[in-house]
Amino acid sequence: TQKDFESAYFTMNEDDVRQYVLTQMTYFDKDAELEVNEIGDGNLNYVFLIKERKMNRSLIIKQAGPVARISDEFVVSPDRNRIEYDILKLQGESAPGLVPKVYHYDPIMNCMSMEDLSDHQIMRDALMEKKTFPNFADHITTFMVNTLLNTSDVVMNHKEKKALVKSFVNPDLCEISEDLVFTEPFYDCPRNDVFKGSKEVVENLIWSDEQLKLETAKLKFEFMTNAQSLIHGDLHTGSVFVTKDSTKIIDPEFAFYGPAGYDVGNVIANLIFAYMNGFVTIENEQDKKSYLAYLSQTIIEVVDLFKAKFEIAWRKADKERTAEYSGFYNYYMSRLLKDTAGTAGCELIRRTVGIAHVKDLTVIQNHEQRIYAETICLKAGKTFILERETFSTGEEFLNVVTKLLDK
Ligand code: SR1
Ligand code: MG
Repeated sequence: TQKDFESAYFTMNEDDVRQYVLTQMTYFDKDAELEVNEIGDGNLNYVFLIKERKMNRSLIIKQAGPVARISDEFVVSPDRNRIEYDILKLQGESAPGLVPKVYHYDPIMNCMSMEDLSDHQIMRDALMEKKTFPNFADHITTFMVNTLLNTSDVVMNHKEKKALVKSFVNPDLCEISEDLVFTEPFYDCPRNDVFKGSKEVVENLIWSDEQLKLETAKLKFEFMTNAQSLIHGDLHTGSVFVTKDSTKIIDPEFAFYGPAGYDVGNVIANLIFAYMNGFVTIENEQDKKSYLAYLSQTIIEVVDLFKAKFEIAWRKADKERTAEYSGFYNYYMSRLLKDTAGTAGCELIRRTVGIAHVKDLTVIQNHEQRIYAETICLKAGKTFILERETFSTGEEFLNVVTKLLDK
């Protein structure tokens, strides 16, 4: 039966997507034979890979459902698809080659089409296979510097910036982060999902620490009120596609105007998850040493290259007059790094305690090793939050983890 894609929104299955692509788009010939597979493995959306063998062409359709894929407890506006499409276009201009190409957005079906990146691999999976990506730090720091500085009041016309703030108001997805990142992991919330063996550590280290709770409240209010940059909002290693030479940042549906350090902190924390996975799962000492050396260097470079590139871009930019005042750059960067450390801390704790876990930890089969890896993440998370004023170099970020490890 012919579906009506033009009057009312419904969530599509693979057959609907085939019909949709053939009738609503001109990407393939009208009589093309299409193979459609739903390949999404994220927490929110449906992702369809469409392949046409004769001409060897392919396409991705991403559709937002009315509730999150992970649980219908999360009612999330499908308008996030518009946000994702618009920001991918903006990021494509600011950071060419570092995001997928987008082709069209459909406000009725709440879906968009984009470039198929099947030749890439999700970075979290690749890291769990102990693959290394020497260009990643360079690419991700270019992406972050360009997207974060270019959308800030430092360089943008303030009225144009405010128009962007308005267009990227993203209440449902912000609410998810406010709850899942800053609130629920820090008390015994029924929605948390604590590994049985780690429960006691969580109670002692996290839930009973009143100072830690106070600091997370400050970070939550920073997240909700500091409209500094148009941030990606969910920049973990599952939001990055990689090959040896290429990096593509995907899934910016959590984007909104928030603290720039939120993106940098998420990258750091997720590299630390990969580090802890490698630390407990690699048996051969030489392999372990070289893989952890790669990750250590990447963590250091993400911070240090970010700072270096940000400063160069800042100096070159045509800026808001007051941003030129002596001392303002140092103030701005130290606040950004403080948010980076605070966010890294919250991400390390929330992915261990909260509802949305990371595979880096959950795949660890040996219970003692998993408890060990989770405990390091919790302790490092606490240090990042409580001592967030003190970080200024990549080495200092890395040291938080390495100091905690059994030698
Ligand atoms: C209900 S969504 C859970 C998590 O998945 C996304 O990737 C975000 O990280 C969110 O916190
Ligand atoms: Mg995602």
